[in-house]
Amino acid sequence: MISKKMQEAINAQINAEMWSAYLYLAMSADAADKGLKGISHWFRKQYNEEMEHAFKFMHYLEEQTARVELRAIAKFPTKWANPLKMFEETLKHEKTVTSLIHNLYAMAVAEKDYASTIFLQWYVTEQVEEEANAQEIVDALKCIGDDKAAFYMFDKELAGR
Ligand code: OFO
Repeated sequence: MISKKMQEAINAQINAEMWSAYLYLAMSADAADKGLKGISHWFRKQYNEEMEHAFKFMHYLEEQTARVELRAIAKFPTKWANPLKMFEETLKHEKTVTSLIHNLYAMAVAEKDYASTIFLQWYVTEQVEEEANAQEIVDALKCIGDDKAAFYMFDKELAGR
């Protein structure tokens, strides 16, 4: 059994995960439109991951016999000037999500909700990986700069995700 406050906070997080998913799906579509097959594929995979994050929270609420409430997704851009801008926004977005997860964790600790504390540890670890992945790509793209051949190879590499 979890508190009403925790139920509400997890429902908000389900919405945030789906918001992330939709944002990455928009990036995937924009990349496909620009002929960037590897980047489009990378973001499609990221979309799937975010939906898994949402489903995991939904399953947790269901197990705790708490109610899942789906809400409208917040607006976000659908076009980016270049791949670097996309991944910079991804990194910024993941930092925001990390702070949301940390807030949830702090709430679980304050409520002495041990089950939620343990459950949320997976997300705390996952966010470290999410930020590291985005940071790695931002660094790579900055390094590539205007080198078209290097960018071509990099896009191919992302296709292998
Ligand atoms: Fe769900 O980790 Fe990204 O947002």
